Parts: sequence; C-alpha cells; structure tokens
Amino acid sequence: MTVQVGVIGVGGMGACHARHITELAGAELGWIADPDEATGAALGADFDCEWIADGMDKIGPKAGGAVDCDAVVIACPDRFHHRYVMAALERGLPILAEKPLTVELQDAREIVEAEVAHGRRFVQLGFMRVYDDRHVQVAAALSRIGRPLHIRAVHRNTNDGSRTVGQMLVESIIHDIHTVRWLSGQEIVSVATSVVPGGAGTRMILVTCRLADGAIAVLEFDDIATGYEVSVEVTAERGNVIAAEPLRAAVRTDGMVTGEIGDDWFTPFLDTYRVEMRDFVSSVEAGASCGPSAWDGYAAQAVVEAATASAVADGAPKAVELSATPSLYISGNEGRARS
Ligand code: ISE
Repeated sequence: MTVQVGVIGVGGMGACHARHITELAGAELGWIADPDEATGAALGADFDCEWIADGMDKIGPKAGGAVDCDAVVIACPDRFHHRYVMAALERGLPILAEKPLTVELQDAREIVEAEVAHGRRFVQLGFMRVYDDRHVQVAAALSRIGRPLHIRAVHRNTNDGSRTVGQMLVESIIHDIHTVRWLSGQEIVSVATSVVPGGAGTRMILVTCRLADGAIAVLEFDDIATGYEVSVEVTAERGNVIAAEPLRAAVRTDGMVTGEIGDDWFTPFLDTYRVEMRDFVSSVEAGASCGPSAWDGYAAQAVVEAATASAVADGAPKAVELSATPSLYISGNEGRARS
C-alpha cells in the first residue's frame, strides 16, 4: 500500500514533514496546502505535487464526498490546528498534528471528545522528543533504575525574550511537560511558575511540578541562550540518568577544545522528525494510531493553563484541573515511541 499524504501548512516544520514524506518508501506526498502562494507554488514544484491555498478544499465540507488522501499532516500556525484537526476527524482521516494540539484548552477538549465519540484514535501529536534517541535511552534506563523521584528538563532557545510567558509555555515548554508525563507515566497535579525578566521581556521560566505520585519535576527554560539545547536528567529510586550530549566534533585550535552548539531548533532533531514520520506512515498502514495522543495534547495544555495562572499569581502554586483519562487513551502505549 502507498499511503497518500496531504500536508496543511508548509512553513518550516510543514516543509520538513513534506520532504520526509517524499523520501519515505510506502508514502507519497499527494498535495500541500498553504495560503502563501510564493512558498506553496515553489514547494509544489519542488516536490512535484499539487499546491492549493486552503486545506479545507481537500478535507472540509466543500470537498464533497471524495477525499484524495489517506492521511493528513497539520503543520499550519497553531491557532488553526483545531479547525483542521476537527475537519480531518469528521472524515475519519489519520492525522499527524503539530504541537500544541490547540491554543485554547477548550478546543483541545473538543478534539478529545470527538475522538472518544469515534471510539478510536486518529491523532498522533508532534511531541517528537519520544522519537529522539537521546530521550528514548533515558526512558529505557528507567526500567533499570526504577520510579522517577525528580526530573530536570532543560530547554534553551536562541530567541529574544519577546514572547509572552503564555506563548513560551504553550509553544516551547509544552514539550518538556510531555517529556515529564511520558518518562514518569504520571499526571502533573500542581505547578508553580517563576519568571526571570530579561531581553525584550522574559528571559527564563522555571516551572516546578508536583506529580500524582509525589515526585517533583523542574522545567528550566531559557529563551535567550547562547545555543539551542534540550536535555533531561532523572533521579530515580535506584540511580540517575542524564541524556547523552549531542554528537559534535571537538575542535582544537588556539589552545582550546571547542564544540559548536548550534542555534536553531530544527537541525538537532532532523532525524527525529524522520522517525516520527516513519512511525506515522506505518501506523496508517496498520490502521492504528500510535505515539503521543490527543489526550497527551490536552493534558499538557491543562498544565500550561495552570502554569500560566501561577506566573500571573507571582509563582503561587496552582492545581492542574484534569478529568479522568478516557479509556481510549489507556493502553500502555500512549505517548511512547515504539522501539
Ligand atoms: C518550536 O516550536 C519547537 O517545537 C521546538 O522543539 C522547541 O524547542 C522550540 O522552543 C519551539 O519554539
């Protein structure tokens, strides 16, 4: 079977996904959708596929009965995710949706409810750390060293601090929230957020999370770092594990040994995005969604909401309001990459 995939939104992330589809055996890039004509038309020519301005023309009500793809990737700006995910769910199409699932918590809830009404999963969410080798090795070590007691997630970006605290939480720190839920298998029940000013507004955000089993996680985010870095360290019952350093050449010159960190968030995870796409296409072939779920997206967003409220309240702890996990999402594999 060749899986025909449509990609909605071909900015940086969507174009990367589209390229990976063209490189995958068993998958074909059917079309790309983007309102930016210059980008869309150029990439359509490059990938030798159809370009349209609006993905709704393919998957929305105006497309009528026929849908000329087997699956869809949604990588448009965050605020439009809800609209396209709901349309694809309506069609019963498998979806690889970029994180965050939505911007508003209520919209994420609506997606979960629509999927639950279908009685099966369609959404794989782009919390791609679960496909990253360095993170997968940490997850594997936990089977030897036991239950996490403390998780430290470090995330450094090379921006200017001009995003709001809420934006940094929902656009960036949401990855670390998922990493904590994934590695611990626990929900985060309360959070306290400290904000360190700097640059154009906010330099650092530190979120202390209490997990349902009493463990603690600390998320350390720096928006104005000298290079782009993501790391995680876990202290568990019988030991400690730290994600390996990314592979980089040691350069000896001027009496020093140096290694380049790099400043973009794309390059260090290029292979990870490839693995993520391969998993998505395999799951479409197998007829069963896998990887991080819509529930993971909703639960992470509930944490973002509480963390934002805590920041507004000068770091006062806030409870995370989360209802019981629907049974659809309890299978032992939710949010975990397949080996
Ligand atoms: C970006 O959208 C990502 O998804 C990256 O993984 C993250 O590190 C970065 O902070 C986000 O802006």
